[in-house]
Amino acid sequence: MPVLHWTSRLLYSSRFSRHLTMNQDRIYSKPLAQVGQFEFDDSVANVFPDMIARSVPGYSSMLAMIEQITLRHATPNSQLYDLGCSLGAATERMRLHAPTSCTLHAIDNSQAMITRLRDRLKETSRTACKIITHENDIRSVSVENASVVVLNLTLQFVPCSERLPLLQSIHDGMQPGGVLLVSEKVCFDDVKEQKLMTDLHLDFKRAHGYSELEIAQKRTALEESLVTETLTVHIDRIQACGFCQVSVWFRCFNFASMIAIR
Ligand code: GEK
Repeated sequence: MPVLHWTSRLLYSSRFSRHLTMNQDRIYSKPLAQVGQFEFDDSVANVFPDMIARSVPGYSSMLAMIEQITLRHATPNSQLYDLGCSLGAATERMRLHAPTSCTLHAIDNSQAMITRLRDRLKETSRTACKIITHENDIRSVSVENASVVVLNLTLQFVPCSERLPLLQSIHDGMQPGGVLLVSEKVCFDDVKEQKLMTDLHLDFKRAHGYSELEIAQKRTALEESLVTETLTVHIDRIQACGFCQVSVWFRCFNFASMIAIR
């Protein structure tokens, strides 16, 4: 790939994201007799780009900054990890902005997501760094010689008691100076702040066309699988693993993204 100024490379990669099809998310639009637990199955994978864009305020900013962070921090011959990659929106951004000598691991335990990602990768350019896709649980992956690790909205699906060991093993497999990016839905200790941020997030979803029924049924489905924690809990745990610097670089309502330097 020719050497481009980073702003040109950002534009270049946005053309790739058009390969993600945008079927509309109507999964919870009809009343369900019983709302089952949320799963990253075929029905979700089919509508995922639309679902996440209409549900997570600032998702596109998270992707854009993953691109920028990769460009600055990915070192030659190192490994990059997109943990809980879904359809590979962040993978794609990282791939084009890492040195071509890097290896990028895109990992997700949803077969529906990984199958679609593999199909899509067959169609995209091979001039950027190598990608290895893994249908696997991120808790059983061994991170090694990593310069950039991304947990974009994934840690929230890992049981709380397993978050520290996961982050510790990521830390231990990173190069000094390597960067970990963690984006999460978060909660608040203060009851009024919790209510205000939740209300603003619900307004965001309404403004993006979700009905009250869709919002209520999805919330029920996610109740047990997506467990939020406060930013303080996240930051303290990241520091406890040995990361020397943690910064919140993005916040919008009840979503936040942190970068940590090993
Ligand atoms: C993006 N990062 O577009 N092991 C592997 N994968 C997991 C695990 C696990 N233990 N738990 C959940 N997942 C993406 C968005 S979505 C966020 C990430 C959301 C996977 C799960 O299968 C799903 O694909 C992803 O994590 C979460 O930048 O849906 O809110």
